[in-house]
Amino acid sequence: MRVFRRLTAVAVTIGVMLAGAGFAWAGDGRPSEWQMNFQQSATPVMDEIVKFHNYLVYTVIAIAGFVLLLLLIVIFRFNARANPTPSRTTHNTWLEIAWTVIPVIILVAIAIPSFKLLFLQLNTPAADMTVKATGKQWYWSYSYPDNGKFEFDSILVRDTTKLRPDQPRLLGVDNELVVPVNKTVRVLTTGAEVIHSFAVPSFGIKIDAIPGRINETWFKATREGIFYGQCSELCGRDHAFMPIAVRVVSEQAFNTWVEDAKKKWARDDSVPTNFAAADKTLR
Ligand SMILES: [Cu+2]
Repeated sequence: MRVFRRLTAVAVTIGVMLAGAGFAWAGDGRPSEWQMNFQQSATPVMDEIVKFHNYLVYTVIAIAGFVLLLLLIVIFRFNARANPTPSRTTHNTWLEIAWTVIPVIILVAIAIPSFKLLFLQLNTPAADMTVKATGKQWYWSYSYPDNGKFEFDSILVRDTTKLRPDQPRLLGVDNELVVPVNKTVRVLTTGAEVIHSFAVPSFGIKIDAIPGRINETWFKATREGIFYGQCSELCGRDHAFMPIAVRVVSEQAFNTWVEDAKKKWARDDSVPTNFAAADKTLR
């Protein structure tokens, strides 16, 4: 009993310490101190990921609990003192069928929702707009092929004195990726020189950005706010310093932003880039 009392005291102490340290169950759009769970979901895909994760946790707890129960029965009921003359039974057909079939059923019960989730992630629905994210060493460049000819770089704010009050250190960037709320956004990713990975935990997306290839994913942010992610492929020296910041705004605010962006980051595309022609003139 003394052991139990001590364990309870330890648990209470840890609880109090966590509460004092600003314990948060889940951060909103960014990591938080002592975070114990996913960041809060902001898209239907992430909602499903969270549900599937919880379902798996309950399944795992049930299995672990059952195995623990069996172990305890063996320890207490079948030790040498409690059971001096052990049974010599070696086979039991029904038991063997059960311990083959039940795990199969459990695996199927996990596989079906797992495949449903994969299809939800990989089948991009009809998109309202497209953004292209190019991973570079070591920052991201964004362009909006549906909204005009502009492209801009999104670079980490290294000087912590220049951070806005709402910007976390090592995640705040100078120019955020701005998207409208409740719109299906198709994300195209590519890499400029090495493989990067575009990942935003609250959106449930993580997709490699590979040189010479275009990868595709999608999200539909259901609330406004700023959601942070990081490059998730080891890409070189400053891999840890190329965060992704997505600002989700109302459609009206987005349209205003696009008008400004077109002026600010205008790109002259009147002459199409023709590498073959350029190559010839060089020779
Ligand atoms: Cu990278």
